[in-house]
Amino acid sequence: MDFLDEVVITVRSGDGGGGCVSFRREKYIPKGGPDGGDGGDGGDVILSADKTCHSLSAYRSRRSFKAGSGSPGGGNQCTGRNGEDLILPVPLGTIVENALTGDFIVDLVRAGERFLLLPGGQGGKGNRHFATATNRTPRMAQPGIPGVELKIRLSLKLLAHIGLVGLPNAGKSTLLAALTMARPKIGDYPFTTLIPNLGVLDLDDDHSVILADVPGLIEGASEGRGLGLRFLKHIERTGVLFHLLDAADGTVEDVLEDYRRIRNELEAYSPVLAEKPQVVLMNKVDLLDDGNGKVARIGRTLEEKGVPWIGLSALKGQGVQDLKRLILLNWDVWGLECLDPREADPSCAKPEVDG
Ligand SMILES: Nc1nc2c(ncn2[C@@H]2O[C@H](COP(=O)(O)OP(=O)(O)OP(=O)(O)O)[C@@H](O)[C@H]2O)c(=O)[nH]1
Ligand SMILES: [Mg+2]
Repeated sequence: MDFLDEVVITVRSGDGGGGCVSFRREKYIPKGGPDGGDGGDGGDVILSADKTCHSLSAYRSRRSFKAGSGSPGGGNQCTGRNGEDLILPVPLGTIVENALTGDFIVDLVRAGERFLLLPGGQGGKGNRHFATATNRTPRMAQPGIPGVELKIRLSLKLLAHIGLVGLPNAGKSTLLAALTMARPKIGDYPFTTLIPNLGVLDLDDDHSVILADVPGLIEGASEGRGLGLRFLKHIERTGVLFHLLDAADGTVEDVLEDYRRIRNELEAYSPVLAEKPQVVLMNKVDLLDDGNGKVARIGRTLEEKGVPWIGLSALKGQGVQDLKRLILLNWDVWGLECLDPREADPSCAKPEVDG
């Protein structure tokens, strides 16, 4: 599966080329002065936030990278060539740490953002720099400065405005497909989604949001059951969580129990997620012959807890307009402005493949 969100790699900047010891040799000038050129600088290690890159899977097989070394200086004042920079593309939302100390280095969140991680070693000076009044024929030049090596941990925390959570089969991927161009796998069985999927929802000319669909949670996820909580970090940066419930699954009490189970898991995982604004999306209302007002009864209990909700059918598109209105209405409350989807555009994200 082509999704990797954590990797440790070793990077090294290029060595500086050595300075050159050389003397001018020309006809009729038997004792020419020093003309040794400087060594070229070693290449830098640069991290580049690349919006066409959607996971760290490029680093799955190769774990060690080195920038080019500077060439040595030459005679006749020739400066050595600079080593080639090593530019490592990473997806937006990549956090970089020193893998040995755990120290934070940088969080790359803007498309095109570049970060100079390790400068290349400087080239050494050629002997022409060392001529003095008393020593006109210096036989020394500076060696180049070696590059620096660093082990770094890259961890991806996807950038999205809205996180979709819920039990497996609640309809999260169906909703993502209904709202956006994303084409996640949808299936009538639990754990259809095995990796996070992103999609962009255009609300109007000025407002777009990125939605993140993560694998379903089950009771005990916080102790590692199911796919566990491995993917929840990808909704930590969202402004709001949409909690999908399968309204057609059992009685009023059953649906409320589903709600509590997911809330418990989120709380066990992290206060950051538990305290995010949330909206319950009561999905699959098309399956209800709602003579007894099941949706309204569930809704009342949620309202008593202060939880806003909407009834909808991701499959039939029912309630989708209400949902869009709700997002626009809460745009500022949920802080959705802070992430510009044009910068973090996942619209060309590859759909999840079978298997
Ligand atoms: N009738 C009806 N079926 C729905 C609706 N939404 C989703 N489904 C069906 O429910 C099943 C599960 O949908 P998914 O979108 O794969 O559910 P999910 O929450 O992404 O599931 P996981 O990826 O396993 O966590 C599929 O068979 C969908 O067709 C709906 O509004 N109405
Ligand atoms: Mg899914």
